[in-house]
Amino acid sequence: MERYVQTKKRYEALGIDVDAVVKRLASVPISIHCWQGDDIQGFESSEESLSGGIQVTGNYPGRAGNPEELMADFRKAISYIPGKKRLSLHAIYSLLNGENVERDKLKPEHFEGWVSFAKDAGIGLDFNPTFFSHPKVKDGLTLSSPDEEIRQFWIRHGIASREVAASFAKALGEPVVNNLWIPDGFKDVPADRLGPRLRLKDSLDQIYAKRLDGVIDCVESKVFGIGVESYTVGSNEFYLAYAAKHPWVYNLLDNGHYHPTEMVSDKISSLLTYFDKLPLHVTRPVRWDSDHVVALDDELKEICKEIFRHDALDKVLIGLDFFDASINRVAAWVIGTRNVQKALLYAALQPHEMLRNLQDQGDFTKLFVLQEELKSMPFGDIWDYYCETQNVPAGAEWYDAIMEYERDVLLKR
Ligand code: RNT
Ligand code: ZN
Repeated sequence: MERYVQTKKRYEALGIDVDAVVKRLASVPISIHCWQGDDIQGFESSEESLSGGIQVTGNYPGRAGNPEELMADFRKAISYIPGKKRLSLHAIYSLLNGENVERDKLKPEHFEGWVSFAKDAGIGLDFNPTFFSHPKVKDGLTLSSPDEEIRQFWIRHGIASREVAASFAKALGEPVVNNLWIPDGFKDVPADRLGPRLRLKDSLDQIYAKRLDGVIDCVESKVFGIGVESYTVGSNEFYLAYAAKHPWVYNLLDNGHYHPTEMVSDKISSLLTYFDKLPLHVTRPVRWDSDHVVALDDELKEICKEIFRHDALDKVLIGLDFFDASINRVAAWVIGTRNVQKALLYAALQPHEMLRNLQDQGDFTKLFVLQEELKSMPFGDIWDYYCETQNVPAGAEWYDAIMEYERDVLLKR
Protein backbone atom coordinates (compact mmCIF):
# COMPACT_ATOMS: atom_id res chain seq x y z
CA MET A 1 0.00 0.00 0.00
CA GLU A 2 2.83 2.36 0.89
CA ARG A 3 4.50 1.67 -2.45
CA TYR A 4 1.18 2.26 -4.18
CA VAL A 5 0.77 5.66 -2.56
CA GLN A 6 4.30 6.69 -3.54
CA THR A 7 4.15 5.42 -7.07
CA LYS A 8 0.70 6.87 -7.53
CA LYS A 9 2.18 10.30 -6.81
CA ARG A 10 4.75 9.84 -9.55
CA TYR A 11 2.06 9.00 -12.08
CA GLU A 12 -0.15 11.81 -10.83
CA ALA A 13 2.69 14.22 -11.50
CA LEU A 14 2.31 13.19 -15.14
CA GLY A 15 -1.38 14.05 -14.98
CA ILE A 16 -2.69 10.50 -14.63
CA ASP A 17 -5.63 9.73 -12.37
CA VAL A 18 -4.41 6.39 -11.06
CA ASP A 19 -7.51 5.47 -9.06
CA ALA A 20 -9.68 6.08 -12.11
CA VAL A 21 -7.33 3.95 -14.22
CA VAL A 22 -7.55 1.03 -11.80
CA LYS A 23 -11.32 1.27 -11.70
CA ARG A 24 -11.57 1.49 -15.48
CA LEU A 25 -9.30 -1.49 -15.98
CA ALA A 26 -11.51 -3.67 -13.82
CA SER A 27 -14.39 -3.10 -16.23
CA VAL A 28 -12.59 -4.02 -19.48
CA PRO A 29 -13.70 -7.48 -20.57
CA ILE A 30 -11.20 -9.96 -21.94
CA SER A 31 -12.63 -12.86 -23.87
CA ILE A 32 -10.62 -15.93 -22.92
CA HIS A 33 -10.67 -18.73 -25.49
CA CYS A 34 -11.74 -22.14 -24.19
CA TRP A 35 -9.40 -24.03 -26.52
CA GLN A 36 -6.17 -23.56 -24.57
CA GLY A 37 -7.62 -26.03 -22.06
CA ASP A 38 -7.86 -29.05 -24.35
CA ASP A 39 -5.60 -28.39 -27.37
CA ILE A 40 -8.64 -27.48 -29.57
CA GLN A 41 -10.05 -31.00 -29.37
CA GLY A 42 -13.67 -30.23 -28.50
CA PHE A 43 -16.24 -32.82 -27.48
CA GLU A 44 -17.53 -34.19 -30.75
CA SER A 45 -17.50 -37.97 -30.82
CA SER A 46 -15.70 -38.26 -34.17
CA GLU A 47 -12.05 -39.22 -34.24
CA GLU A 48 -11.01 -36.33 -36.47
CA SER A 49 -7.73 -34.79 -35.40
CA LEU A 50 -6.92 -31.10 -35.47
CA SER A 51 -6.55 -29.81 -39.01
CA GLY A 52 -6.83 -26.65 -41.08
CA GLY A 53 -3.31 -25.31 -40.95
CA ILE A 54 -3.25 -24.93 -37.17
CA GLN A 55 -1.32 -27.19 -34.88
CA VAL A 56 -0.97 -27.66 -31.15
CA THR A 57 2.39 -29.03 -30.08
CA GLY A 58 3.43 -30.61 -26.80
CA ASN A 59 2.04 -33.39 -24.62
CA TYR A 60 1.95 -31.93 -21.15
CA PRO A 61 -0.21 -34.19 -18.99
CA GLY A 62 -3.67 -33.29 -17.69
CA ARG A 63 -5.52 -32.08 -20.77
CA ALA A 64 -9.23 -31.51 -20.15
CA GLY A 65 -11.02 -34.38 -21.86
CA ASN A 66 -14.66 -33.59 -21.19
CA PRO A 67 -16.89 -30.59 -20.42
CA GLU A 68 -16.68 -31.00 -16.66
CA GLU A 69 -12.89 -30.99 -16.72
CA LEU A 70 -12.69 -28.03 -19.07
CA MET A 71 -15.13 -26.05 -16.94
CA ALA A 72 -13.26 -26.90 -13.73
CA ASP A 73 -9.90 -25.93 -15.26
CA PHE A 74 -11.28 -22.69 -16.64
CA ARG A 75 -12.74 -21.78 -13.26
CA LYS A 76 -9.41 -22.49 -11.64
CA ALA A 77 -7.62 -20.28 -14.14
CA ILE A 78 -9.94 -17.30 -13.83
CA SER A 79 -9.66 -17.35 -10.05
CA TYR A 80 -6.12 -15.95 -10.55
CA ILE A 81 -6.99 -13.41 -13.22
CA PRO A 82 -8.09 -9.91 -12.28
CA GLY A 83 -10.75 -7.97 -14.19
CA LYS A 84 -13.80 -8.84 -16.21
CA LYS A 85 -13.78 -12.14 -18.06
CA ARG A 86 -15.67 -13.72 -20.94
CA LEU A 87 -15.38 -17.22 -22.35
CA SER A 88 -15.00 -17.77 -26.07
CA LEU A 89 -16.35 -21.11 -27.27
CA HIS A 90 -16.00 -22.97 -30.54
CA ALA A 91 -18.83 -24.99 -32.07
CA ILE A 92 -16.90 -28.22 -31.38
CA TYR A 93 -17.54 -27.62 -27.68
CA SER A 94 -21.22 -28.51 -28.07
CA LEU A 95 -22.63 -30.50 -25.16
CA LEU A 96 -24.22 -33.44 -26.98
CA ASN A 97 -24.34 -36.12 -24.26
CA GLY A 98 -23.08 -38.79 -26.60
CA GLU A 99 -25.62 -37.91 -29.29
CA ASN A 100 -24.27 -37.42 -32.79
CA VAL A 101 -25.36 -34.01 -34.06
CA GLU A 102 -23.82 -32.76 -37.28
CA ARG A 103 -22.40 -29.25 -37.23
CA ASP A 104 -25.03 -27.94 -39.62
CA LYS A 105 -27.73 -29.16 -37.21
CA LEU A 106 -26.38 -27.51 -34.07
CA LYS A 107 -28.94 -25.66 -31.99
CA PRO A 108 -28.81 -23.33 -28.99
CA GLU A 109 -29.94 -26.23 -26.79
CA HIS A 110 -26.59 -27.93 -27.43
CA PHE A 111 -24.87 -25.10 -25.61
CA GLU A 112 -27.29 -24.52 -22.74
CA GLY A 113 -24.83 -26.01 -20.26
CA TRP A 114 -22.35 -23.30 -21.19
CA VAL A 115 -24.94 -20.60 -20.59
CA SER A 116 -25.56 -21.96 -17.10
CA PHE A 117 -21.81 -22.16 -16.55
CA ALA A 118 -21.35 -18.55 -17.65
CA LYS A 119 -24.16 -17.32 -15.44
CA ASP A 120 -22.81 -19.18 -12.49
CA ALA A 121 -19.25 -17.96 -13.04
CA GLY A 122 -20.44 -14.39 -13.66
CA ILE A 123 -18.82 -14.16 -17.07
CA GLY A 124 -19.91 -13.41 -20.64
CA LEU A 125 -19.77 -15.72 -23.66
CA ASP A 126 -18.54 -15.42 -27.23
CA PHE A 127 -18.79 -17.91 -30.06
CA ASN A 128 -16.98 -19.31 -33.12
CA PRO A 129 -18.27 -21.66 -35.80
CA THR A 130 -15.75 -24.48 -36.36
CA PHE A 131 -14.74 -24.98 -40.00
CA PHE A 132 -11.80 -27.31 -39.35
CA SER A 133 -11.12 -30.82 -37.99
CA HIS A 134 -14.00 -32.31 -39.96
CA PRO A 135 -14.37 -34.82 -42.82
CA LYS A 136 -16.41 -32.32 -44.82
CA VAL A 137 -13.37 -30.08 -45.26
CA LYS A 138 -12.81 -31.16 -48.85
CA ASP A 139 -9.46 -30.61 -50.53
CA GLY A 140 -8.76 -28.07 -47.80
CA LEU A 141 -11.86 -26.01 -48.60
CA THR A 142 -15.13 -25.21 -46.82
CA LEU A 143 -17.05 -22.04 -47.68
CA SER A 144 -15.05 -21.61 -50.88
CA SER A 145 -15.44 -25.18 -52.09
CA PRO A 146 -16.43 -25.77 -55.71
CA ASP A 147 -18.45 -28.75 -54.48
CA GLU A 148 -21.90 -27.27 -53.87
CA GLU A 149 -22.91 -29.91 -51.35
CA ILE A 150 -19.81 -29.23 -49.27
CA ARG A 151 -20.21 -25.48 -49.52
CA GLN A 152 -23.89 -25.61 -48.54
CA PHE A 153 -23.09 -27.79 -45.52
CA TRP A 154 -20.67 -25.17 -44.23
CA ILE A 155 -23.05 -22.33 -45.01
CA ARG A 156 -25.65 -24.09 -42.86
CA HIS A 157 -23.06 -24.45 -40.13
CA GLY A 158 -22.30 -20.72 -40.32
CA ILE A 159 -26.01 -19.90 -40.03
CA ALA A 160 -26.56 -22.35 -37.17
CA SER A 161 -23.62 -20.86 -35.28
CA ARG A 162 -25.00 -17.35 -35.50
CA GLU A 163 -28.24 -18.64 -33.99
CA VAL A 164 -26.25 -20.11 -31.10
CA ALA A 165 -24.50 -16.76 -30.59
CA ALA A 166 -27.87 -14.99 -30.66
CA SER A 167 -29.18 -17.36 -28.00
CA PHE A 168 -26.21 -16.47 -25.77
CA ALA A 169 -26.89 -12.76 -26.26
CA LYS A 170 -30.52 -13.26 -25.34
CA ALA A 171 -29.83 -15.42 -22.30
CA LEU A 172 -27.06 -13.21 -20.93
CA GLY A 173 -28.54 -9.87 -21.97
CA GLU A 174 -25.37 -8.57 -23.63
CA PRO A 175 -23.75 -8.60 -27.07
CA VAL A 176 -21.86 -11.71 -28.17
CA VAL A 177 -19.00 -11.80 -30.67
CA ASN A 178 -19.42 -14.49 -33.32
CA ASN A 179 -16.13 -14.88 -35.18
CA LEU A 180 -15.69 -16.77 -38.41
CA TRP A 181 -12.35 -18.16 -39.46
CA ILE A 182 -11.96 -20.76 -42.22
CA PRO A 183 -8.85 -22.75 -43.11
CA ASP A 184 -9.44 -22.59 -46.89
CA GLY A 185 -6.30 -22.37 -48.95
CA PHE A 186 -3.78 -24.22 -51.08
CA LYS A 187 -0.39 -25.70 -50.39
CA ASP A 188 0.88 -24.88 -53.83
CA VAL A 189 0.42 -22.26 -56.48
CA PRO A 190 -3.26 -22.18 -57.48
CA ALA A 191 -4.61 -22.06 -61.01
CA ASP A 192 -7.57 -19.95 -59.98
CA ARG A 193 -7.42 -17.44 -57.16
CA LEU A 194 -10.61 -15.61 -57.96
CA GLY A 195 -13.07 -18.51 -58.08
CA PRO A 196 -12.66 -19.53 -54.42
CA ARG A 197 -12.94 -15.91 -53.30
CA LEU A 198 -16.12 -15.32 -55.28
CA ARG A 199 -17.61 -18.47 -53.76
CA LEU A 200 -16.52 -17.38 -50.28
CA LYS A 201 -18.20 -14.02 -50.80
CA ASP A 202 -21.41 -15.72 -51.85
CA SER A 203 -21.26 -18.05 -48.82
CA LEU A 204 -20.73 -15.13 -46.44
CA ASP A 205 -23.63 -13.23 -48.02
CA GLN A 206 -25.87 -16.21 -47.28
CA ILE A 207 -24.57 -16.67 -43.73
CA TYR A 208 -24.97 -12.97 -42.89
CA ALA A 209 -28.23 -12.49 -44.79
CA LYS A 210 -30.10 -11.14 -41.78
CA ARG A 211 -29.03 -9.12 -38.80
CA LEU A 212 -29.32 -10.95 -35.51
CA ASP A 213 -30.03 -9.12 -32.27
CA GLY A 214 -27.05 -8.92 -29.96
CA VAL A 215 -24.64 -10.66 -32.34
CA ILE A 216 -21.41 -8.90 -33.31
CA ASP A 217 -20.38 -10.73 -36.48
CA CYS A 218 -16.78 -10.75 -37.56
CA VAL A 219 -14.45 -12.43 -40.03
CA GLU A 220 -10.80 -13.29 -39.42
CA SER A 221 -8.16 -13.25 -42.12
CA LYS A 222 -4.83 -15.01 -42.25
CA VAL A 223 -1.67 -14.82 -44.31
CA PHE A 224 -0.97 -18.56 -44.39
CA GLY A 225 -1.13 -21.78 -42.39
CA ILE A 226 0.82 -25.03 -42.20
CA GLY A 227 0.12 -26.99 -45.37
CA VAL A 228 -1.61 -24.01 -46.97
CA GLU A 229 1.45 -21.89 -47.61
CA SER A 230 0.74 -20.58 -51.09
CA TYR A 231 -2.73 -19.15 -50.98
CA THR A 232 -5.33 -18.25 -48.36
CA VAL A 233 -8.84 -17.57 -49.64
CA GLY A 234 -9.79 -15.38 -46.67
CA SER A 235 -6.88 -12.98 -46.94
CA ASN A 236 -6.58 -9.62 -45.22
CA GLU A 237 -7.67 -7.62 -48.25
CA PHE A 238 -10.59 -9.95 -48.87
CA TYR A 239 -12.12 -9.67 -45.41
CA LEU A 240 -11.29 -6.04 -44.85
CA ALA A 241 -13.12 -5.16 -48.05
CA TYR A 242 -15.96 -7.52 -47.17
CA ALA A 243 -16.42 -5.92 -43.75
CA ALA A 244 -16.15 -2.41 -45.19
CA LYS A 245 -18.96 -3.15 -47.62
CA HIS A 246 -21.18 -5.10 -45.25
CA PRO A 247 -23.46 -3.19 -42.88
CA TRP A 248 -22.85 -5.33 -39.79
CA VAL A 249 -19.89 -7.61 -40.35
CA TYR A 250 -16.63 -6.51 -38.75
CA ASN A 251 -13.03 -7.39 -39.47
CA LEU A 252 -11.16 -9.22 -36.70
CA LEU A 253 -7.40 -8.74 -36.40
CA ASP A 254 -5.33 -11.67 -35.12
CA ASN A 255 -1.82 -10.39 -34.46
CA GLY A 256 -0.35 -13.73 -35.52
CA HIS A 257 -1.82 -13.49 -39.00
CA TYR A 258 0.39 -10.99 -40.75
CA HIS A 259 3.89 -10.85 -42.12
CA PRO A 260 6.39 -10.84 -39.24
CA THR A 261 7.26 -7.14 -39.48
CA GLU A 262 3.66 -6.07 -40.05
CA MET A 263 2.22 -4.89 -36.73
CA VAL A 264 -1.40 -5.06 -35.63
CA SER A 265 -0.71 -2.10 -33.32
CA ASP A 266 -0.31 -0.03 -36.47
CA LYS A 267 -3.54 -1.32 -38.00
CA ILE A 268 -5.85 -0.48 -35.10
CA SER A 269 -6.13 3.25 -35.83
CA SER A 270 -6.79 2.60 -39.53
CA LEU A 271 -9.68 0.32 -38.73
CA LEU A 272 -11.04 2.62 -36.04
CA THR A 273 -11.22 5.35 -38.67
CA TYR A 274 -13.89 3.34 -40.43
CA PHE A 275 -15.44 0.86 -38.00
CA ASP A 276 -17.19 1.39 -34.68
CA LYS A 277 -16.06 -2.04 -33.48
CA LEU A 278 -12.75 -3.83 -33.78
CA PRO A 279 -12.50 -7.39 -32.50
CA LEU A 280 -9.02 -8.73 -31.79
CA HIS A 281 -7.36 -12.09 -31.34
CA VAL A 282 -4.40 -11.42 -29.12
CA THR A 283 -1.72 -14.07 -29.50
CA ARG A 284 2.07 -14.26 -29.75
CA PRO A 285 3.53 -15.04 -33.12
CA VAL A 286 7.02 -16.50 -33.12
CA ARG A 287 8.37 -16.19 -36.66
CA TRP A 288 4.96 -17.18 -38.01
CA ASP A 289 1.39 -17.80 -36.78
CA SER A 290 2.61 -19.93 -33.91
CA ASP A 291 0.01 -19.07 -31.26
CA HIS A 292 2.40 -19.00 -28.32
CA VAL A 293 1.04 -17.94 -24.93
CA VAL A 294 0.86 -14.16 -24.78
CA ALA A 295 3.93 -12.58 -23.18
CA LEU A 296 4.27 -9.03 -21.88
CA ASP A 297 6.23 -7.87 -24.90
CA ASP A 298 6.55 -4.58 -26.74
CA GLU A 299 3.92 -5.32 -29.37
CA LEU A 300 1.33 -6.27 -26.76
CA LYS A 301 2.01 -3.01 -24.93
CA GLU A 302 1.78 -1.09 -28.19
CA ILE A 303 -1.56 -2.71 -29.05
CA CYS A 304 -2.90 -1.75 -25.63
CA LYS A 305 -1.51 1.79 -25.90
CA GLU A 306 -3.43 2.21 -29.14
CA ILE A 307 -6.63 1.17 -27.40
CA PHE A 308 -6.20 3.76 -24.64
CA ARG A 309 -4.83 6.52 -26.86
CA HIS A 310 -7.93 6.50 -28.98
CA ASP A 311 -10.18 6.00 -25.98
CA ALA A 312 -11.39 2.90 -27.79
CA LEU A 313 -12.06 0.58 -24.85
CA ASP A 314 -15.68 0.23 -25.90
CA LYS A 315 -14.83 -0.34 -29.54
CA VAL A 316 -11.94 -2.77 -29.39
CA LEU A 317 -13.16 -6.18 -28.30
CA ILE A 318 -10.24 -8.06 -26.82
CA GLY A 319 -10.22 -11.80 -27.37
CA LEU A 320 -7.37 -14.25 -26.88
CA ASP A 321 -6.14 -17.01 -29.16
CA PHE A 322 -3.18 -19.16 -28.16
CA PHE A 323 -2.62 -22.85 -27.57
CA ASP A 324 0.41 -24.41 -26.00
CA ALA A 325 0.41 -28.05 -24.92
CA SER A 326 4.03 -28.04 -23.74
CA ILE A 327 3.28 -26.35 -20.41
CA ASN A 328 0.55 -26.61 -17.79
CA ARG A 329 -2.57 -25.49 -19.67
CA VAL A 330 -4.24 -23.81 -16.71
CA ALA A 331 -1.06 -21.85 -16.07
CA ALA A 332 -0.95 -20.92 -19.77
CA TRP A 333 -4.38 -19.32 -19.48
CA VAL A 334 -3.37 -17.43 -16.35
CA ILE A 335 -0.04 -16.19 -17.74
CA GLY A 336 -1.48 -15.08 -21.09
CA THR A 337 -4.52 -13.33 -19.69
CA ARG A 338 -2.69 -11.65 -16.83
CA ASN A 339 -0.19 -10.36 -19.37
CA VAL A 340 -2.94 -8.71 -21.36
CA GLN A 341 -4.24 -7.13 -18.15
CA LYS A 342 -0.73 -5.97 -17.31
CA ALA A 343 -0.23 -4.47 -20.73
CA LEU A 344 -3.57 -2.69 -20.46
CA LEU A 345 -2.56 -1.22 -17.12
CA TYR A 346 0.83 -0.21 -18.49
CA ALA A 347 -0.88 1.47 -21.43
CA ALA A 348 -3.43 3.21 -19.24
CA LEU A 349 -0.65 4.72 -17.16
CA GLN A 350 0.83 6.71 -20.04
CA PRO A 351 0.32 10.46 -20.40
CA HIS A 352 -1.17 10.07 -23.86
CA GLU A 353 -2.27 13.66 -24.29
CA MET A 354 1.10 15.05 -23.31
CA LEU A 355 2.83 12.71 -25.76
CA ARG A 356 0.40 13.55 -28.55
CA ASN A 357 1.01 17.26 -28.03
CA LEU A 358 4.75 16.74 -28.33
CA GLN A 359 4.20 14.94 -31.61
CA ASP A 360 1.92 17.69 -32.92
CA GLN A 361 4.44 20.35 -31.90
CA GLY A 362 7.16 18.47 -33.73
CA ASP A 363 9.17 18.06 -30.54
CA PHE A 364 10.39 14.59 -31.36
CA THR A 365 13.44 14.75 -29.09
CA LYS A 366 11.38 15.31 -25.95
CA LEU A 367 8.84 12.78 -27.16
CA PHE A 368 11.54 10.15 -27.48
CA VAL A 369 13.04 11.03 -24.09
CA LEU A 370 9.69 10.72 -22.34
CA GLN A 371 8.67 7.54 -24.15
CA GLU A 372 11.89 5.92 -23.00
CA GLU A 373 11.68 7.20 -19.40
CA LEU A 374 8.14 5.91 -19.09
CA LYS A 375 9.36 2.39 -19.70
CA SER A 376 11.08 2.23 -16.34
CA MET A 377 8.30 3.81 -14.28
CA PRO A 378 7.32 1.40 -11.46
CA PHE A 379 3.98 0.33 -12.87
CA GLY A 380 4.37 -2.99 -11.02
CA ASP A 381 3.39 -1.21 -7.80
CA ILE A 382 0.07 -0.22 -9.35
CA TRP A 383 -0.34 -3.76 -10.70
CA ASP A 384 0.10 -5.18 -7.19
CA TYR A 385 -2.52 -2.81 -5.85
CA TYR A 386 -4.90 -3.63 -8.71
CA CYS A 387 -4.58 -7.36 -8.02
CA GLU A 388 -5.20 -6.75 -4.32
CA THR A 389 -8.42 -4.88 -5.06
CA GLN A 390 -9.43 -7.77 -7.33
CA ASN A 391 -8.67 -10.42 -4.70
CA VAL A 392 -6.12 -12.23 -6.84
CA PRO A 393 -2.44 -12.78 -6.08
CA ALA A 394 -0.23 -9.94 -7.27
CA GLY A 395 2.86 -12.05 -7.85
CA ALA A 396 3.63 -15.60 -8.94
CA GLU A 397 2.11 -17.13 -5.77
CA TRP A 398 -0.67 -18.46 -7.96
CA TYR A 399 1.85 -20.85 -9.48
CA ASP A 400 2.02 -22.92 -6.27
CA ALA A 401 -1.74 -23.25 -6.20
CA ILE A 402 -1.76 -24.44 -9.80
CA MET A 403 0.96 -26.97 -9.08
CA GLU A 404 -1.18 -28.27 -6.26
CA TYR A 405 -4.11 -28.50 -8.68
CA GLU A 406 -1.87 -30.32 -11.12
CA ARG A 407 -0.92 -32.85 -8.44
CA ASP A 408 -4.43 -33.33 -7.07
CA VAL A 409 -6.51 -33.08 -10.23
CA LEU A 410 -4.70 -32.89 -13.56
CA LEU A 411 -2.28 -35.77 -13.06
CA LYS A 412 -5.10 -38.05 -11.93
CA ARG A 413 -6.88 -37.84 -15.28
C1 RNT B 1 -6.45 -19.81 -36.80
C2 RNT B 1 -7.21 -18.68 -36.22
C3 RNT B 1 -8.39 -19.05 -35.40
C4 RNT B 1 -8.15 -20.24 -34.53
C5 RNT B 1 -9.24 -20.50 -33.53
C6 RNT B 1 -9.14 -21.86 -32.92
O1 RNT B 1 -5.28 -19.44 -37.39
O2 RNT B 1 -6.35 -17.85 -35.50
O3 RNT B 1 -8.82 -17.96 -34.68
O4 RNT B 1 -6.95 -20.13 -33.83
O5 RNT B 1 -10.46 -20.27 -34.10
ZN1 ZN C 1 -7.26 -16.28 -34.30
